Amino acid sequence: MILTQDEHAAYQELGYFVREAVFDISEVTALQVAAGLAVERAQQLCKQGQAYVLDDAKFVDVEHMTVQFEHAKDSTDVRVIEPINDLVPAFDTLLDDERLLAPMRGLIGKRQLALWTAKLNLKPARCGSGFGWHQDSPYWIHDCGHVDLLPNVMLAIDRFTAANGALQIVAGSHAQGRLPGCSDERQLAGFYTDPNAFDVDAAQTLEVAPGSCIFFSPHVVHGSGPNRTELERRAVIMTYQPGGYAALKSGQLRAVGGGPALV
Ligand SMILES: O=C(O)CCC(=O)C(=O)O
Repeated sequence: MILTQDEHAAYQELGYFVREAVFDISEVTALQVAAGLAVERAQQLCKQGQAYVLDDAKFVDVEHMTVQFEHAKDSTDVRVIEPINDLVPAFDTLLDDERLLAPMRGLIGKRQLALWTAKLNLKPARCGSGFGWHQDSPYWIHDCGHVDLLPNVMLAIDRFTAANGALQIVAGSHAQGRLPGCSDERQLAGFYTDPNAFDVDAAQTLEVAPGSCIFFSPHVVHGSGPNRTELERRAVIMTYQPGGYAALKSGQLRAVGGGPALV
């Protein structure tokens, strides 16, 4: 079964559903090791990259990869690496896992799928910053003609708790389509959803065990708090699309699931 009736109904009504214990502890441990390797490689590669600052956070572009650092001045703590699959093979292999692809086929309604993007979000212990309320679709609308067909799956590779910045989703907000952005002085203000445009009381904090997967709509408003604990809160977020289309940052087609390269 690709999607259960409950999962289908939850995605339609709430904009997300959770599958627990999709990956076992040995798989999660291997991904934690891969995440450590990714951080080391990213820090090394960033020495030759193009650095810039947006809203007080440092970003470094290395070819088509972007590495984002934590907001504290001169921080060397990596916050996000995108795309992650081109940096460490374990994350590339993950993209083809049927436990991700089968539900994705159900959500996208196509047999052949391709990768849109894949990120590693680190949220380091004690210093990992939160993510403001946003939808993903406004980020992608200029690069993609089918933003409705870009569902995400967030794989927790550490336990998510309210204290370490678990993902929070505003249930049902996807049904409003693309919402207005903020218009304050931040350089990236327009990418954050105007808080007057949705009901923050509908936010749900998704405390999940490592190995769990949260499938969510590109239109659902989501965010997360900072990590105030001694434990990391790492996750891989993979976004799929119908087959035959190029990935966001590489501009190359990454067909998944061993399907033909073109639909
Ligand atoms: O890692 C998180 O808590 C949220 C990440 C997110 O929303 C994003 O990367 O767009």
